[in-house]
Amino acid sequence: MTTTAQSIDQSILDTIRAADPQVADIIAAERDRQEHTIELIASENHASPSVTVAAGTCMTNKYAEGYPGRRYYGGCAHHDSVEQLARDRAKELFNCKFANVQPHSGAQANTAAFMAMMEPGDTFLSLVLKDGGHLSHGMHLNFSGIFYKPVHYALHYDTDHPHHEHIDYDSVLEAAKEHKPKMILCGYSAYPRQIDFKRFREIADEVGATLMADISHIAGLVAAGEHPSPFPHAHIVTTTTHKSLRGPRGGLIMTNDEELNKLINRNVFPGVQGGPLMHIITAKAIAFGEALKPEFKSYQQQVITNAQTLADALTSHGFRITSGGTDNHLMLVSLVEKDPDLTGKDAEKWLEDAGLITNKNGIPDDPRSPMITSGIRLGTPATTTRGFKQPEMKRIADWINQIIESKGDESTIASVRQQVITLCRQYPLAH
Ligand code: DSN
Repeated sequence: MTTTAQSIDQSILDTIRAADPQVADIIAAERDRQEHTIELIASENHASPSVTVAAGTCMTNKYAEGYPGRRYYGGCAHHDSVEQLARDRAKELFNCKFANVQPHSGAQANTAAFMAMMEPGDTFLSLVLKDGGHLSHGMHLNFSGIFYKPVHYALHYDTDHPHHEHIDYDSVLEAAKEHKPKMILCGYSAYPRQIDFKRFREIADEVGATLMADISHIAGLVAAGEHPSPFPHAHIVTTTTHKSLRGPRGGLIMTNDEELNKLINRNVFPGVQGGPLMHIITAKAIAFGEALKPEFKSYQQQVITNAQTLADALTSHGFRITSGGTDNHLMLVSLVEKDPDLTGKDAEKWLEDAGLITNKNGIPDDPRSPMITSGIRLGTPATTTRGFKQPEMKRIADWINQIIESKGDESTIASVRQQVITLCRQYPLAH
């Protein structure tokens, strides 16, 4: 931690402590947790000090319903400026014509996008949740499964090559021809391979569907040119801003189509939201500015190198990485080959006790429930932000292996915990 960042963070905590010591203690404990554990959850990151501080500024105090130049409240001049800046930077970053930076989250971005693209009751085609899709891509208890009619494609599982679960574009086309969806959805929460957006668009065109890409996980890689862009193929692109993109927690919708942009704007506000979170939009503007800098590209290249190094090292320890490896920032680790009785739930707990933060995750064709699972999901955006490179990834793989092979032995966990703390102190967070 730099002295300046440390003093900013300390001064914020001091301000809170003077007013509310109870909450200050909770924040301090969370800061300590983040500082002394290794964050391997693929959808998390450590936003920069300027992003996190901006989210706590006076920009939170304003109602700014509407859009720049067309607000329902007075006093919005500076909010117009910052929202326009965030829009312009998002457009430059993703090389598209229109951006709506108001969605409070990825799920709300998807809600507004669905409303812009379909009528209630319409059919859409997406990856089945258990193979790496997302709740808002048609889960039966989610708005997307309640108000629309989801049909799914699954990952192709080749029994001759069981390590190579992947999207089979021919079977996506087959499903599209069978169900004639209004919209096809690609972009996933737990898929480690590149997505062929061009092929998806060809399939959509062949059946007269529109194409939506939810790039929440890979947005940072796309912005840096380290994953193919969904533009110009997708009609509508949604993303969160806090995963590999490393901004504040929030959502974003983009398109190149002027008419669709009008529908998106109307469906974000007043369709699903009221007043935008202007402090978060301010932080988004800063994060997009950071992502436009050349160092963001080298950061994303290192994210991928780190993920591939971690996947290779775990493979050499006898773990199976689903689909045989990774092209992006994440991997799914099957535990079955190491120990058929071991669940993702137990592995997540043992690793957390050692300071390695992961999440249990179903693997393709997993017979266990989502609360138990047979795998864990790992990602490298946060560790790369911290400054870890290949040697640290190999150490993390060694620690994971030791803990799993010891079947959660307490002294092994305690020993790894100490080593994790030592490593974390060598790479302090810039918060
Ligand atoms: N919950 C997110 C993830 O962890 O992938 C997706 O929204």
